[in-house]
Amino acid sequence: MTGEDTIVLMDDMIAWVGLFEDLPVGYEDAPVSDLGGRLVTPGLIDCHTHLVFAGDRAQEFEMRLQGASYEEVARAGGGIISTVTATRETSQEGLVEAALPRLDRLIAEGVTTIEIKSGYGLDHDVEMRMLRAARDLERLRPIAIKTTFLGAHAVPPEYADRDDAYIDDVCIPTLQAAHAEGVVDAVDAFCEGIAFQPAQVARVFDAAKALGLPVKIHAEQLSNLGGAAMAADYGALSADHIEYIDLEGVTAMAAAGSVAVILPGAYYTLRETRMPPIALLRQHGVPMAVATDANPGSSPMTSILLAMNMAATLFRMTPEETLIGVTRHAAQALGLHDRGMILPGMRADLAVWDVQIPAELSYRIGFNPLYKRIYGGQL
Ligand code: DI6
Ligand code: FE
Repeated sequence: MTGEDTIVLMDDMIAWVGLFEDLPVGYEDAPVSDLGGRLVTPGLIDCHTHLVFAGDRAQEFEMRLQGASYEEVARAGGGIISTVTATRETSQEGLVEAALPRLDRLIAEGVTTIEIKSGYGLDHDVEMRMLRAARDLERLRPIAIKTTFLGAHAVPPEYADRDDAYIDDVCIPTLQAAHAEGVVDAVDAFCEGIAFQPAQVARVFDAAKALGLPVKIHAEQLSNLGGAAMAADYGALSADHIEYIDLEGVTAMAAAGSVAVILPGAYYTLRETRMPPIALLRQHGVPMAVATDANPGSSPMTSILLAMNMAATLFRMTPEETLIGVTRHAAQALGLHDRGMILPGMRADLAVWDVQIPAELSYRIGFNPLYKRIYGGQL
């Protein structure tokens, strides 16, 4: 064991990293676990999911196979609103029960931190219910959960053509209530023709700022409304999707230090043809994360390894970029500084893989090489 890479864990932290022969005095009696030269990465972080919801959208999938677009389905009252209807009819326990199998798939792939958004309630009670259900999951499984308020996801039917009133009378007061209850870590909004305009999102972000909550945005997914640049003005943690972002958006993100969250599952599911401008993001030094966007409509995917594979195959991200995208940059997209890297002082969240090189994590399709998962120092 002389020249072997060694990680020393103390309780729930990484205490030391180096070669076994350089192990500092004091650690020699610690129990040793030989990982047989396997690749160890930080525990994976899925920094963009809509994991809590009821029902499914298999029928909408069939409609889209017959030629309907995502926007057409949404404008016909399907899409996000059909999940809102199902979610409103489901109890907090029911939402937890529905989310657990999806969460377990991600845990089985070495995910140790996950972000979960609200946004299928679109009223006070059900938005709160979704956030509480997401927090419940953390008590039921060994995983860290960060909750994001996405009240500005769609206009609910009872506010049809009154989207400004929805923002002011429902969305912002519900955000304030969720913050008062301590069930929200960040604030997101869907800035799009079928959702909200930048000026409406800005009102939500002003409310977030007043509460001291960080913001992020679903932007430039189907068109370019300048949402990413607008969010950058608020120091956004991230702008997500961004297939249609332009140079101005990219430079604004670079200046603000916003992470670009790349979501190939939605691109694939919607048969999008416009790719996020990976080379431009790289050129401007915008950190790129990769996430599942797990949701019942545009990305019914609960595999972070598949998201990595798609980011590489569809967008030509390098295997190193996809791995950093689900670890270091994913942590940054959540504003977390205590995870995502294997360094002393970081949380002892690790994934041990039956592979030799990082490229093997992105290259396979539908194969899970996880050997061991360590969460907070516990196997
Ligand atoms: N963009 C997405 O990819 C998800 N939300 C959003 O604003 C999709 C949500 C859904 O179709 O249910
Ligand atoms: Fe999303």
